[in-house]
Amino acid sequence: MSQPVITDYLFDEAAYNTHDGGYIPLEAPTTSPQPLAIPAIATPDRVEGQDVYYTITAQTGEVQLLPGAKTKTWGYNAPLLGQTFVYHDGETVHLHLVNHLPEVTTFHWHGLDIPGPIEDGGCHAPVYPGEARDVTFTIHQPASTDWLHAHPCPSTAEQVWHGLAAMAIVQDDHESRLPLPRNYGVDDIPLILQDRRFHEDNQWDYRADYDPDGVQGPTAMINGTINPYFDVTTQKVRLRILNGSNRREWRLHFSGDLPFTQIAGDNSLLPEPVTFTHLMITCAERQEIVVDFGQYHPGDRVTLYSDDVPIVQFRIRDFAPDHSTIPAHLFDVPEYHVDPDLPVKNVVLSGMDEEVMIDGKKFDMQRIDYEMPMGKCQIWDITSTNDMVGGMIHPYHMHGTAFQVISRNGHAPYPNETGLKDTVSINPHEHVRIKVLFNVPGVFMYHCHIIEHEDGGMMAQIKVVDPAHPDVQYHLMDHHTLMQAFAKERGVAMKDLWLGGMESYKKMGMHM
Ligand SMILES: [Cu+2]
Repeated sequence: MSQPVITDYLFDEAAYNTHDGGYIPLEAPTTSPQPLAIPAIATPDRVEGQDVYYTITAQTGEVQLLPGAKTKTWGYNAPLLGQTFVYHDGETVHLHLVNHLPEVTTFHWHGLDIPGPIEDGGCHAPVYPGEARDVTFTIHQPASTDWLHAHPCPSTAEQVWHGLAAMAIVQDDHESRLPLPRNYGVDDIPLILQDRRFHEDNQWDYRADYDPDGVQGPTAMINGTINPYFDVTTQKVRLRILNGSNRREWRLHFSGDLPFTQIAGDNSLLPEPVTFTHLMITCAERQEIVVDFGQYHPGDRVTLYSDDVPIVQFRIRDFAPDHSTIPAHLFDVPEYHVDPDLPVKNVVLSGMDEEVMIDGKKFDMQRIDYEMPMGKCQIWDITSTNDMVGGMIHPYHMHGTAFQVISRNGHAPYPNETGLKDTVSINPHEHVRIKVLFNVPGVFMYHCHIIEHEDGGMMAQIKVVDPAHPDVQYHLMDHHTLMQAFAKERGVAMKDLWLGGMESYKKMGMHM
């Protein structure tokens, strides 16, 4: 049974970021090709049965990204981005989180279904410079590609721009039995898509590049490599694509319109693989694809593009023929039964630039916007009041849960949204319905993942209540305390402190 090949990007073309006033197109690289950096897999400090212990240090560094001066960067156990963390379903992870940066940060696990707000690592779990925090959580979720990034409000965007973003891979027994490429660094490759602007002496200058609708740069940076190539030594290569950009949408296709097969979305395999020639990935989403290079010969080159700009070159080497086929069925999506006592919950994304809000409000770290019982499923209806003219696509993300997309404006979701997701992009004037079910308790954020939008207040928070422990109280931080820490660490008075997100509150006359 041959599957149809999808040849368009699915989203509303009129709302692509290319239509933004502030859109910065990618430029083809002019520096010499470099081998694609493959982040090392983090090794645990120790393993005791199902308990694994890691130390993760947020640190500063310097990397030779371009000829000339090294670029000052930040990363996790690495100068830029980070090591890749591989967790297994059922394992209990003990983390010693260390901050060697000059300013406060947090360690957020995007895509892990773990309690909040401390384990989740959002803005309520600060780690101050020179200090550390220990967290423990158990992995109970299907195999997926997730990530670790900083989340100190309202400076998440600037810290991710500095480099605080790393991949996390969850493995489970089901996925490991499937005939899929799984040899990390050989045929199972992370692909973290980001863009930067290089200023004088090859440095990044977040403030100079600031745009309240999301910071972009003209230079593609893939796994922290400028103009990368990858040597293909197996017929099939699995790419774990993560959009780690602050704002950029990537519209991906290969030279010759080579078809490829998507096998997984954010939080799980897809129930059935989907074949594409063109695939768009919006901020914070993950897409795992398998590319079959069987028609090429040693010496051939295959290029991955975003729009018309080459971003990775695949150099074909010798490889053995691979006759394996991707199974027609990959994953049984768990059945979520909507609780009849829970009405549809509406979420309205509104505004552009500094005016962005959720449900007519900007984010307040001390305010609980919604409460929901753990273990019960509710339909959420997410909409955007942006219109097609000058509006944009907002990638809507929820911490602490994996949801199921059930409809777009009453129609079936896109064919690659049929697995579990934590980020779904909303076209202008669209209603996207999702089934939300939390398996862990706590306070969690939900927000637009254009990171400048979340810093600018397009974010809210939910308290998920465990019926067995309904009276748990959570200590919630506040913007003012974090901003005071930033001011002290930067050696400036509060009145002189600049953090991107502050501008959005100020311009709207709102207190933080
Ligand atoms: Cu947004």
